[in-house]
Formats: sequence, C-alpha cells, structure tokens
Amino acid sequence: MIIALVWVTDHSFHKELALLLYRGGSSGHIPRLQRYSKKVNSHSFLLLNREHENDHGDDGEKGDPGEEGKLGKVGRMGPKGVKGELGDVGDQGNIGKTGPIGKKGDKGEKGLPGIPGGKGKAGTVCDCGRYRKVVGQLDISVARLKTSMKFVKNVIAGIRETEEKFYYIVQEEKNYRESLTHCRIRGGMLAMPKDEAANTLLADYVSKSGFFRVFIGVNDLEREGQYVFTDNTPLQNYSNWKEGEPSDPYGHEDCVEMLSSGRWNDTECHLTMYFVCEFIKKKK
Ligand SMILES: [Ca+2]
Ligand SMILES: [Ca+2]
Repeated sequence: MIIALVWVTDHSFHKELALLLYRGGSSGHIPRLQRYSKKVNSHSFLLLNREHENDHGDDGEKGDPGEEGKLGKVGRMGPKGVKGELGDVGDQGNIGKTGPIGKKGDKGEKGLPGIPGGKGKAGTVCDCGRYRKVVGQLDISVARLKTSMKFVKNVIAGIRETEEKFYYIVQEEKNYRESLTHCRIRGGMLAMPKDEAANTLLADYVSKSGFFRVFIGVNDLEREGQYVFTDNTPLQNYSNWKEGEPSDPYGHEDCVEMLSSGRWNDTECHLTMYFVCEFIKKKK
C-alpha cells in the first residue's frame, strides 16, 4: 500500500511529483525501496512504502471499533399472511337524525264525565233598596246633565248679549209656565225687555232666527190688565204692544209673546212655542 503525503501548489509541481513516483518504481507498483523525500521549491514531500519495508517496528495496538455503519436498503416485500381471527364487537353508534313528521292520527273516543265541583259559598243579603235609590238619583242627575249639555250646546250655537245680559232663544216648544221653569233652573229668567234697546235686540234676534213668535217674561196673571215682568216689576216706562193689543175679550190671554216685528201681544198661557231666556252677567 502506498501512502503519499503531498502538497500540490502549481502545475510545475505535478511534474516533480511524477518524477518522484517514477523514481520510487514503475507507475502503479512501487518496489521495496523504502522512503523517498523530495523538496520542491519550499514544499517537502514524503513517499512511503510500508508494504515492502523490511525494517518495520512492532505491531501497534488494536484500534478502537469503527463507527456504526449506515442503515441498509429496504428489503423486498414478504408473502401475504394468513387471515386473522374475528375481532370483538364494536361500541354502539350515535343516535340517527329525526325522521319527518307523520300524518295526523284518528280522533280518540270521548272520555268519561268528570267529578262534580264543590258547593259554592252562601250569598249575602243585598241592600237593594238603597242601591236602587242611588241608581235612581244617578239616572236623574245624568238626565239633567244631558239637558244642560244640550242647552249649552244650543247656547254656543247662537246667543245675543248686551253689557249686562245674555239672551238665548230656546228652540223647544213649551207653554208659558214650562218656559219660566226652563229658564229659572238654568239660572236665568224669561227675557224681560225693559227698554227699547233690549227690545230691538230681541226683535232682531227673533226675526233673524226665522221665528214668528216667542214667549217673553211679561204677564197679567195676578191681576187682569195689570202687566208685570216675571221679576214682579211693573211695566213703567216701556212697552211695545202691537196695535190693538193687549186685547183680552174673554179673559184668557194673560201671557205675552213677542212677534218677529218686535211688537207684543197678549196670548193664552197654555199655548206652546219657543221662548227667550235672559241671563245676567256676573259683575267682575
Ligand atoms: Ca189678560
Ligand atoms: Ca191678544
């Protein structure tokens, strides 16, 4: 075995190396010569032939085990094995999805009747007379309220006023006494035109409302021929009788109406017609 320790630097050195090998023997086989050294330029070369060296020393100690070799290549596939035994039963699977809703079933038979309920508590004695009385009073109050509302509604619909009074034609046919009452329970009186201004205003009110006649608050019910206003004041400075009135040939005409002309006429009290109420304004 030839071991050559070389240090190669350039092309010229190759030639020197080749020469060196040649001197050592023929190429490929170096004879037992032994040891060559050559110095080329500044490099030293040494050629050894340990195989044929005669004067070798003692054998060295056994070296340490080499490193573990690389893993070999994968072998060929083996033959098919024998079929194995049957395995154990597996675990139960999960519950499947809910299926579609089925068709409606037939109607079942009628069930048995239930047990009767318990007896109710005894009732209390009704104080019905008292309640009836209260309800009756309520009915009367409601009726009055309705009448008042109607009156107010009518008032809003049409009214006349002076500095001191409101006048309102009630468009309900009533006799003289009913007319008096109607005005009084509403806080007024049958209209009493005590001067020409008031009379003219009322006459205009009546005619423009399209009425032919209305009761006013004048009568001679107490003493025939002695006319007074409904507040019992006598006619003093003012009256507006129609020509030829008052005329009471049979003593039946004790109440007074105003015609659309504004003139007065005595007439029978039981006749029914519209009438005029007056209301005194509250002083501020
Ligand atoms: Ca009379
Ligand atoms: Ca008359």
